[in-house]
Amino acid sequence: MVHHLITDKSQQLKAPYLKLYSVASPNGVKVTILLELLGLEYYVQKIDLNDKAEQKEPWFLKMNPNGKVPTLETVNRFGESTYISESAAILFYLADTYDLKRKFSLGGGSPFCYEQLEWVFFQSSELGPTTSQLFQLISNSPEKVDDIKKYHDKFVRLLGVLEEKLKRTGTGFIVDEHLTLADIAIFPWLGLTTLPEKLTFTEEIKQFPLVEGWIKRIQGIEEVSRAQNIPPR
Ligand SMILES: N[C@@H](CCC(=O)N[C@@H](CS)C(=O)NCC(=O)O)C(=O)O
Repeated sequence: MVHHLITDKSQQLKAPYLKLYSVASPNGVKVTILLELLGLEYYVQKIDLNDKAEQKEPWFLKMNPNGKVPTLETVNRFGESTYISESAAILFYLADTYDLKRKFSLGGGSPFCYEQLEWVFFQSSELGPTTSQLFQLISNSPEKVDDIKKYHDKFVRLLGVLEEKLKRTGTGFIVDEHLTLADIAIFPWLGLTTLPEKLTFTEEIKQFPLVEGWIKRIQGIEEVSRAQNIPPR
């Protein structure tokens, strides 16, 4: 709920605290959606991925050897830090630590716990990489029409898979009867209103009415719309 944007990187913060190193990309927004829904207080440091490539600097690689955002730093009351990266892993960490009433996630006690895991993996290993390739090609190599078609076809197929899953669940959510980590992980790849027009695929999504309705439902959540601009673009 309360996030503090770090502008002075040498600022001393009072432990304990949470600090997110991120940008407002789909992988980053997955995490800010959950932080906002949980109403947690946290710091955010925007990472310059382009000009400075801060994610590849030694201080960043110490936190995440893979050199990618988002990374979450948890500082305990003794000032000791632990780091976690991979947006999906951060979601599970936050849910297991702070969503104890399981309002936005499913725990081991739920019969749908592994279904939630399945659909978070669907995002991490299928929808995310496919959509990310498609975004990169359209933005940076518009002349590669064959590659764009290949990834576009894959993307549309995955929309069909999601449509079928929403039909089978029948509740308006991907798993179970309420928002879970599956919805939070998948939504930013399809429903960010901050993306440039050419990356929104509105016409494709219209072919899948359950997906379209699900996107609109999640876009209507106040915390979700706030999360899309943390840190500001
Ligand atoms: N599998 C990772 C992917 C993270 C990722 O690709 N992050 C992008 C921004 S969305 C990044 O840091 N790109 C800069 C780079 O690869 O150097 C996750 O889910 O967190």
